[in-house]
Amino acid sequence: MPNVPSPTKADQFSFGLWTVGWQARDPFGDATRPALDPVEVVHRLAERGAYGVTFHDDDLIPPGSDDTARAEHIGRFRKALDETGVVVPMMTTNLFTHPVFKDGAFTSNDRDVRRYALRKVMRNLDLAAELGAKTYVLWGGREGAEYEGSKNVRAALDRYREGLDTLAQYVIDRGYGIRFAIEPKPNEPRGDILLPTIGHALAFIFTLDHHEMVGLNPEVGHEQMAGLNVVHGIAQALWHGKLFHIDLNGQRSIKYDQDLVFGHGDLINAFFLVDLLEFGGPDEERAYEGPRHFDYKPSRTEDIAGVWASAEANMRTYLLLKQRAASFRADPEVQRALTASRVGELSVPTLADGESYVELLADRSAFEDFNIEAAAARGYGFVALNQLALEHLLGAR
Ligand code: DIG
Ligand code: MN
Ligand code: MN
Repeated sequence: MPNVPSPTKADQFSFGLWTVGWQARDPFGDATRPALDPVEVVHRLAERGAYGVTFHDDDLIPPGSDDTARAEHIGRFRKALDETGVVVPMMTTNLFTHPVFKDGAFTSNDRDVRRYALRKVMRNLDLAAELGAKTYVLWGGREGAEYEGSKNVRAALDRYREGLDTLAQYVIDRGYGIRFAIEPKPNEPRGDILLPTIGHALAFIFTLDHHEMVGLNPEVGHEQMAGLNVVHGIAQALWHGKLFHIDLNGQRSIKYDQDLVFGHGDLINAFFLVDLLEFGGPDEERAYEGPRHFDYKPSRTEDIAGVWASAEANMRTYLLLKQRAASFRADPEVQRALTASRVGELSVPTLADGESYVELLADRSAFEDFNIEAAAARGYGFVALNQLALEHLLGAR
């Protein structure tokens, strides 16, 4: 077996109950696997080195449970957490499975549904605070439409903002110390989902009353479903200080949401994503300190043994890519290639210290005497740099 370090809690790997627990029912076929008890999931993931488990309210507490049953489900789960030391870094609400949400939750045309959705989130926020979750994800999978005439998008954004502002005020008044993370997705299950990408969500967040406690939970495959480069999206989220959580998985181009194992989609992009998260900080330290959370689905073809192998595959792939990224950065030839490509020069401000456009206007070398043809003739060497990355990724260096 290659020298892949075994995952430890220090790696901060977390999984949603709904991931390994997916029974593989899809729009064209029945479940291929039995349901998994959340208690068993905690123990099986702990055995494999995971540090955290996340869940929607309904993943742990079957809808319709009375208070007694609800307390029993929570009690059993907490016992498993105590026994394994697994924590709950993030929680979220299922606002998409029950038919009541068929036109959305916060942005349903039906006002009664919107009020019910807010109460459902508030109830689960209480549990999130009880379990010590610090991040609360809002994935608006049903917030959207199939037909332009059925949804007044400006009104929908008003309601979305009203919902977030209400929930943020609730968290502040209760002193929960929880931050919200919006998870964008362009489509599926709705024809078009509101806040479809990182960019849309960022613009929306800055209009909120308590925007400082609302960030992003970008999912790798969701940006790629929109044909976007997720490394660029994550970099912008970091630039805004809004990467509050992340959903790692794999996606092979623009098609239905595949939720593959992390790295089983665009592997080069996954390599540079791990490089950004692990070494993208100012002095090549971590750029993101939060959980390395996998939101994926073990393929419908797999049996239970395959499910646990897929969970391990996520963590092994992440650790392998981390090793490869460290090797890339330590290679003197890579450092020379980065210099030749002037990658570091982009961090040098365009205006000198104390310089303004006035001095720039007086600087003949910037325009009047600038040798445009010589500058145009310069090559950047990006292909050679990328080949070095590929060779490190392939373990050829
Ligand atoms: C799907 O990508 C969504 C839901 O699974 C969940 O609400 C969220 C949590 O990461 N991701
Ligand atoms: Mn997904
Ligand atoms: Mn997700």
